[in-house]
Amino acid sequence: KTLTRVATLVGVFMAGTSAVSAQDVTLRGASMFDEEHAFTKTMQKFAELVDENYDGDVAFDLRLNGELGVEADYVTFLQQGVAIDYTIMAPSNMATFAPSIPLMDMPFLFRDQAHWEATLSSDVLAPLEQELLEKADIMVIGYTGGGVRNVISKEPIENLDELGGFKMRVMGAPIQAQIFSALTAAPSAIAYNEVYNAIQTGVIAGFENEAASIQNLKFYEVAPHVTLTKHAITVRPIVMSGKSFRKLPEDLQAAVLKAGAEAGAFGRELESREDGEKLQEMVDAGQLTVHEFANRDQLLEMVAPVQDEYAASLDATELLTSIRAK
Ligand code: X1X
Repeated sequence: KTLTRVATLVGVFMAGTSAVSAQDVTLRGASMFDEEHAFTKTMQKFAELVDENYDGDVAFDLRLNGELGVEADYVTFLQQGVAIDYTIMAPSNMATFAPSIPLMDMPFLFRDQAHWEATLSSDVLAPLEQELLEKADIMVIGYTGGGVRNVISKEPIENLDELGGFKMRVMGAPIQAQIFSALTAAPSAIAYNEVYNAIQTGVIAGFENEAASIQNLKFYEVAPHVTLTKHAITVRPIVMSGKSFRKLPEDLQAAVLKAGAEAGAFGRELESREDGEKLQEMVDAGQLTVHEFANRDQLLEMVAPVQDEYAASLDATELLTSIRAK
């Protein structure tokens, strides 16, 4: 065990050189963010926990700051079993391979934090995980998340009238655009790493995101208004490529699964706790102005039929009912 070293290497790893090549196993992860973001901290925790639970040698090579691209790239890497072994990502960025997985993070799915936590600490999402595994060979090994997603825009938005026609970026899963269309906005799917420029150049007027990421990537510089639509509490699976997982010795597989579940619980507590704090930090720094959204309950009524139709199209009506009943 004295030989075991969990190395979190930030952009300095060179294949074939350094101590890492002497390790029995190296697992490479990717984060779009720096060390301050809850996703990065959760993946670092995951590495620590694997190390604690495994008697052999394992090294971790976690690439930060979008060095390996954005989530839409990661999902292809994981599916093909190349470039990365594990990451954290939005279900709505995995729709290309598994059309039902975005159901678990569609807007307005959760009533509140208790409902979200009850869902994530149960096995109700297992059928969606199964489809992801079968169709994309990607394993969910834990659940993190907990940030509240709000609308963030160049100009203030305070009510449904002002949301009407709002040119906004949404994640790639069609259900995301369908929900925001139902709210009369004008959504379009744009890659995450193009959002900042798209707002700056006026291609869009804003998007929707949670505090941790708004702060980490400084989106407030181009979109200084946040509207408390509170339309989603994020569900962010910690995922591993099935191809990577199957290459691991059995005792390391067991350590990975245990660490995934525990790192998920760590990440959920961390991101939920930090969400309000980070929003307040940006307000206090004069980076963001917060706006209430008038008659938010009306939004729930507008999207419920869209959620129902989506679930029906996936033959997942019963599943949606079970999630809502949690
Ligand atoms: O909107 C996105 O594509 C991203 O937003 C945040 O950065 C995270 O929730 C991330 O997982 C991704 O969904």
